[in-house]
Parts: sequence; structure tokens; C-alpha cells
Amino acid sequence: MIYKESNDIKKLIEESKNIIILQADNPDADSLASALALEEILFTMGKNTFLVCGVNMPQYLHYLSGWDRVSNELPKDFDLSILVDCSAESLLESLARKNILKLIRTKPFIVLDHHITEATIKDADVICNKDVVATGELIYELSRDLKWALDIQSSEFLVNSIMSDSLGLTSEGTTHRSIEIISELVKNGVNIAKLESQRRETMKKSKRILEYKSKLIQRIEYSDDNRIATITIPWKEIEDYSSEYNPSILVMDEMRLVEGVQVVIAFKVYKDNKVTGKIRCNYGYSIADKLAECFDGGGHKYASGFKIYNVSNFEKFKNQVIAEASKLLDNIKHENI
Ligand SMILES: [Mn+2]
Repeated sequence: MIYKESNDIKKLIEESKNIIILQADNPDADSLASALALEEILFTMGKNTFLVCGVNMPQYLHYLSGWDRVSNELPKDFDLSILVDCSAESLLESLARKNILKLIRTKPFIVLDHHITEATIKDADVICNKDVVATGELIYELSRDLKWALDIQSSEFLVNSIMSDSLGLTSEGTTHRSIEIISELVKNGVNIAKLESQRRETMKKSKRILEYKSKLIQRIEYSDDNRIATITIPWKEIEDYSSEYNPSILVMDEMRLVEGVQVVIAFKVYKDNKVTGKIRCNYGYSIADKLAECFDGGGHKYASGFKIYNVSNFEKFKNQVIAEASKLLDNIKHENI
């Protein structure tokens, strides 16, 4: 067995007929593709599955066929829930608001995740949180442990998941095993070029979004000798553009490609004084998890996020985050010397 949790997962699935596959409030290609792969695997086993997420699937994920089966509502009847790509309680807010979380916890609950920061969901029946590059990688290992059949469809979704979270097998979290798994899935018949062209097709943006991107680029702020780049997205823009494209995703990669930049942070300021931050670090400046933890968040070394309520003075808060990032970057510099 690769994972010690595999047998418990097997037992809970065997005992269930109707299974919910759950994503947190920050769906991405890993969470959705993992959910769809699991849906296919469980369907082959004769289970009824329901895809649930508290928020709508963003436009940029629509290249993953089956995204439109994800519902905001719980089915009337279910025996088990499996949460993918999340083990942080704070990312289930919209489910909590709809009382869905309470209902979920009346039945067995499995968490499958790959975030190194400790799970803040404590009361699940099985928490399988492994240091692998994508939830898809974890599901692949489970499929080996539990002899789950992977057809072409589930294999394709697992490739989508791993390729997305590993940034095409280039991120630091990518291991020889991630590459080996991709190789095995290609052996199963997956055509990577086909998947990539499907992804690129839906990555196309409207003129309105491209114009907005140019505005965002002009608003990028640089601090601490250009080491830190930040962008702030106010509520009005979240409202106007989010359904079509996630504003932070629109500029963060560009920000990372500016000379001298080590860390980029995208702030979103909501109307109720809630602020979220998305953190991405360039290679060699892995402070993302530590920075997020300073503000009650979490994630990976190079990619993380946080959410803070009741921020009465946003400028002051932003400067606090930047100061904390500077400090963490200084420590890295000292370590290297
Ligand atoms: Mn992930």
C-alpha cells in the first residue's frame, strides 16, 4: 500500500451507494479535474455521484467537460462525501453559509488533499493529505492501492489535474513520481497535445477582458526594491469581471515575469471589509506558506492564500502584508549567504 488511509477509504466507498464529490470555494483545474476523475471512477464501480461546490465553476475551467454537472445544491439522499483539493475549514465558507457543511457531517466524510500546511478540518472520518504535486497524483496512487480501473476519461482528467498544479511538470513540487504517473497515463492512451489544445481554446479572452487586463497591469505596485509586486482588486471589479475571468489570474503571471520581482500578491477587497490575498513566489523565494500563515491562511511554499475579515483600513493592512513579506524574503537572503 502506498497510503495507510487507502483501506479506510475503500471501506467507506464500498459501504456507500450515493456519493458527493465536493470542491471548496476556490475551485481550480486540479480540484475540478480530480472531482471529475473520481466521478468517473466511482461511476464505473456502480455508484451514484453528485458533484457539489459552493461557488460556480469559473469560465476558464470550462475546457474540462463535465464542469456543468457541478451543482450548488446537495442531493436529497447521500451516504458519503469526498472533499477534494482542500483541507482548510476556511475555504468551505459558502457551504457553511448554506448549511450544507452541517448536513455533510451527518454522514461519513473523506478529505483528499495535497496541501502541506496542517489540515484545519479535524472531524473528517479519513484525512488523506499528502505532499504530492496535485490531488490528481494522490487519486492516481489511491487507484493503484485499491485496484480502481482507470478508463481513458478518468486518465485524461488525472493528467489535466497533474499538469495544471505542476505547471506542466515544471513546478518545484513535481517529483520523478509525478512524471512517472504522467508517463503511465499516456501509456493508458492519453494524448497530452489534445488536452492542451482544448485548454488553450477556452483560455481565449473577450476584448473586454483583455482591456481590463491592460488596466490591471497599469495598476501593479512595486515595493521593497521591486522585490514585491502587488495588485488590488476592488469589489466593483470583482462583481463586474469575476464571472468571466478571475481578475488576479489575469495578471499574476505577468507580475512574476517582471525583472527583480520575487513575490506577487493579489488582494481582493470585498464590500463587507473582507480581504483575500493570493500569493505566488518565483523560484528560490519560497515564502508563500509562511506569509499566508501570518494572516490565518495556508498553502504551498510557492503558492498560497489567506482571507481576513473586518479590515477597516485596507492600505494599512496591505502595508503590513508587504512588510511581513519583506522580512521573510530577508531571512531567505541570509540563509543563502
Ligand atoms: Mn491542488
